[in-house]
Amino acid sequence: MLSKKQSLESIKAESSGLSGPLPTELVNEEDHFTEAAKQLLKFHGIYQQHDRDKRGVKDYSFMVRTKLPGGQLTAEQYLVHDRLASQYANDTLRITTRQTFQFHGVLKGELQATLRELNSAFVTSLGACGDIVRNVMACPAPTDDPQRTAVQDFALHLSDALFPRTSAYHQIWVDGEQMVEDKAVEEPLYGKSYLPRKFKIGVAYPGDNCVDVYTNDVGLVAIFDEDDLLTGFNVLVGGGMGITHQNEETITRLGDLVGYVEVDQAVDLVKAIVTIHRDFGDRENRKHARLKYILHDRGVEWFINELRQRLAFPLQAPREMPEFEVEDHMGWNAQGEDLWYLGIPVENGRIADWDGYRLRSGLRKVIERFNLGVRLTPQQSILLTSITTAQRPEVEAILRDHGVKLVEDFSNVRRYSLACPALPTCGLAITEAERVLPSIMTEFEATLSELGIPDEALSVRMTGCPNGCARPYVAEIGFVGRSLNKYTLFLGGKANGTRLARPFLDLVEGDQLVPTLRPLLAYYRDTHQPEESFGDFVTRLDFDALHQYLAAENLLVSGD
Ligand code: SRM
Ligand code: SF4
Repeated sequence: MLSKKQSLESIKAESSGLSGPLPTELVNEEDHFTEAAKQLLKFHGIYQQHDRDKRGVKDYSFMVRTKLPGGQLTAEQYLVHDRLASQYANDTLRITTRQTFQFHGVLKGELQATLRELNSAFVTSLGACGDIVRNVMACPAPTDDPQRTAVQDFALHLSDALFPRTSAYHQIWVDGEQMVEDKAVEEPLYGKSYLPRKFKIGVAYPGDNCVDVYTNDVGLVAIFDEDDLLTGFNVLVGGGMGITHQNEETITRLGDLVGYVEVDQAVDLVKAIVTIHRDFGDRENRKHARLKYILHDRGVEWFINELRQRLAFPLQAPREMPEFEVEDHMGWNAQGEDLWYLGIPVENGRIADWDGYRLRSGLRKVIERFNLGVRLTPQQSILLTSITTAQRPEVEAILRDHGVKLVEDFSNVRRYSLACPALPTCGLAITEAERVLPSIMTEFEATLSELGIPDEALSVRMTGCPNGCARPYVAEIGFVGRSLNKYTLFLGGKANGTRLARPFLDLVEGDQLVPTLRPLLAYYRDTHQPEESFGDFVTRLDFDALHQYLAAENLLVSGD
């Protein structure tokens, strides 16, 4: 733990642009870093972890997260990730819920080579973690429509504009220098101490909330005029998921719609919001340091006034926008004339080879053979882009030869499910998530079939702790790790990401999650209104009424 004197704020401030003890500790004999260095490593996209399956020993290794704005990669960049996964990591690649890749199991002595090789393919991990603007999300669907492409290009441009200026990353990992010079540490946006906490941005198309735009610190929703020209963005502020069990001061929150800005004002707008977080965020209490608490504590009106004072242009009234749906972009989709993209579901984002299901090898082969572009989705899945009509059958045949499951092989409930990595890598995990969700999905599929509703498209998300990395609080059904093999069951999020779920039952045993839901699903099947989703149904009926129904029928399986 850090002593008071060594608070994270002072480590950041004294780090000479995020360098601190890193250059010297990187080359010492230890297999891990000290606490101060460990904190700075996060800004470089690196987490010190240990294998939590191994009790009694700390078997150190590192998670490395690359920064991929909008989830976009070239074939070459994908293939470098794929190669490094075998060379230095645990033979898997993990697509994250923010459209990036993670490597797990990298040893300290191989960090530099990993980052250097990524850098040679123009991929960075700087700012993938830490108190800084994280990977900028954007709808990944490729298109030949220049207006739509303009939105994705804007997200990349925004990401560049918010990129940290420090040269420490390059000096430490790429040049391999042991002393980091002080001269280039001017950070006009972030300042010496960077932000009080992480800062997340998502850019959405109107009507398609695939980026879960309301859960971001800043969400931008593109607005088009009647000629389909991108004119600007509606601005959402103050979303965030992470809470702490039994700490009512911590909250989940959806962003508030605060206004509209023109396209050429949007970068300055986001910078101004970042500076409000920088200047007013809580630097004493990290559990209260996200932007959402500024809005919660001071109010939206206060925030808008403060923002207006920092803008050289007016914050206009929000424009009308269509109701959101969520498009996961799976299957074959037109990308333009004679071009297609193929969305392949990746269960919980884990790209690996298993017996008879060689996803990693199959992807490598088609990407290499046809030089395909790659996009990662916020649902932890992958899009292979720019496939010609003539190439389609061969692409599909190669994937099939490797046993790769395409979207038609997935039930809806599995297709829309998400889980965070949790055990054994995540140091904060209380329970399992990624490793158990596939078998929970099998149980779910059997239950839905028995109930005669096998195609029900439910959104189920599971996390190993309440930090909310798979955004369970906007799912219709959320399983949130609570204590050893026990979960809090959240219900009632809206499938389009515009309503929060609420806790329904606490301390449900892992093997009782589906049995607990079964009577509710049967009740839903029998009594829901036309077109009513499960999330809307449980919200309309109110939780007390549902608890009474389950108790009266003696169907309350678990929890308290
Ligand atoms: Fe997360 C911390 C994994 C998206 C909220 N998250 C972590 C760490 C780094 C654990 C740690 O601090 O020691 C996890 C690494 C586990 C591992 O072994 O790989 C981790 N978070 C992930 C990923 C990989 C989950 C996934 O299933 O893909 C996602 C990486 C995204 C990326 O590419 O940048 C990931 N994390 C999220 C999201 C969802 C989002 O951003 O859309 C959230 C909720 C939104 C939000 O930020 O409010 C999220 N992660 C957290 C929090 C709680 C933050 C808070 O404000 O309370 C933590 C803990 C912390 O920061 O102290 C955390
Ligand atoms: Fe770890 Fe918790 Fe995030 Fe899961 S939700 S990855 S357990 S921090």
